Amino acid sequence: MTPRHTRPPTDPPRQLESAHAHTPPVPLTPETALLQAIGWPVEADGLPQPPAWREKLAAHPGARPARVVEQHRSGYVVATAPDTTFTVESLAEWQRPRFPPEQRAGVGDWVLVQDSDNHRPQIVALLPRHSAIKRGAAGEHYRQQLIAANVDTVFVVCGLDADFNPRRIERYLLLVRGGGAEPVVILTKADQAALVDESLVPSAVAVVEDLGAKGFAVVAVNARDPASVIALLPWLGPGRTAVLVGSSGAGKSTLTNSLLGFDRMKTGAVRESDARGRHTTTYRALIPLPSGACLIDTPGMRELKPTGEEDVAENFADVEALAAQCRFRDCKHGREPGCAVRAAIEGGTLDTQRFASFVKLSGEVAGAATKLAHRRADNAAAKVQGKALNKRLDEKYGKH
Ligand SMILES: Nc1nc2c(ncn2[C@@H]2O[C@H](COP(=O)(O)OP(=O)(O)OP(=O)(O)O)[C@@H](O)[C@H]2O)c(=O)[nH]1
Ligand SMILES: [Mg+2]
Ligand SMILES: [Zn+2]
Repeated sequence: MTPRHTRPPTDPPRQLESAHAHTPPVPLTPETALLQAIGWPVEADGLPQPPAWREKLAAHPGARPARVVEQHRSGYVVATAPDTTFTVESLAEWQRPRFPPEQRAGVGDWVLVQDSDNHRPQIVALLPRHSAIKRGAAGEHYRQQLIAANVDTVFVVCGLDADFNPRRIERYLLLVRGGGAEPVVILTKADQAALVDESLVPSAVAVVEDLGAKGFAVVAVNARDPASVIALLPWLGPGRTAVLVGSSGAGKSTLTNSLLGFDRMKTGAVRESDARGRHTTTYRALIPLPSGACLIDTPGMRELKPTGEEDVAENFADVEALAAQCRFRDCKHGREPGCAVRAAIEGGTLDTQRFASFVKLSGEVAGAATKLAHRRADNAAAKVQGKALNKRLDEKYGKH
């Protein structure tokens, strides 16, 4: 008896083919070179590197890649080259009120855009992110908000004026650290520090030393002076993307303009009494710089709520190491005997305010994590219910 083949033996051995073998290579055209100028990661074969991106491109052969450069309430502005920007319609699915906001495109995202004869071009797909900087959205319900996507560096900006606040820097670092980008602390108004308050200088020096010891890069600049801001160029090489975050008045837009070489972003004077800004920047914008990098300027944040995904232990390794030495494993560092944390505070090796900040942030992250777990459980339950319903409909009416 001759053996029966399910497939003729001449068929190619499919399992040996890679999933992308049939994706036609995109030649390195002038268009892809322009895309590269706004951060598009192209390999030697002309395709972007991430396999998931190649698959999405293959799935939407008529669409072209673009980067989200501005996000307004009314919609998106995308770019296909440093000087080529246009408005687009968002994906219909994203307009559903219950769609998670952090899964919609944000500034820095790469999307695929489909042109149309009688409408505005439309976003048809979001390419997976390599980093996402997020925070908890203001308001009662648990929601996440995307600050920027596909960034390599997060510049945490804080002024060396009356607004200087080491605790706020700590909070920013906790939030941005897990997002997949390198945080760098920029202290602006270095030219003003001594004028405002003499005591600020030693306090700032202590913060710089402390952050340095924890492995963070810290740069002090005069954001108005182009000769001073060149200190940031190591993070702004060709193809790199950085985002500026910090409170209003910290100097984010001033930095952007100095790095750009002209005043593109509006800047606003701070209030004299407390150096607070007036929320001059109102939308996020990605700006290609002469250095070949892209810089994202953002509005100053009023509130910085954790998403629940932050790693408090990683950010407070000093406190955690002390806590491990407490006599009781569940020590609350209150009145328990043999508490190493309290001993360190009393001995002056742990700052009281840093410990207070650890307690507060641990509580906030744990609270947000609980809400996030509930949201995930609700979503999973909704999915199961949806599947069960589909199964019942299939049984009753046949596959639909
Ligand atoms: N002397 C001095 N002034 C600065 C420096 N950085 C910013 N400023 C001033 O601080 C004020 C606020 O700067 P902006 O760049 O508008 O601040 P921002 O962070 O963009 O603020 P928002 O857009 O409101 O979030 C402006 O008057 C700037 O000129 C600095 O390094 N030195
Ligand atoms: Mg601004
Ligand atoms: Zn203790």
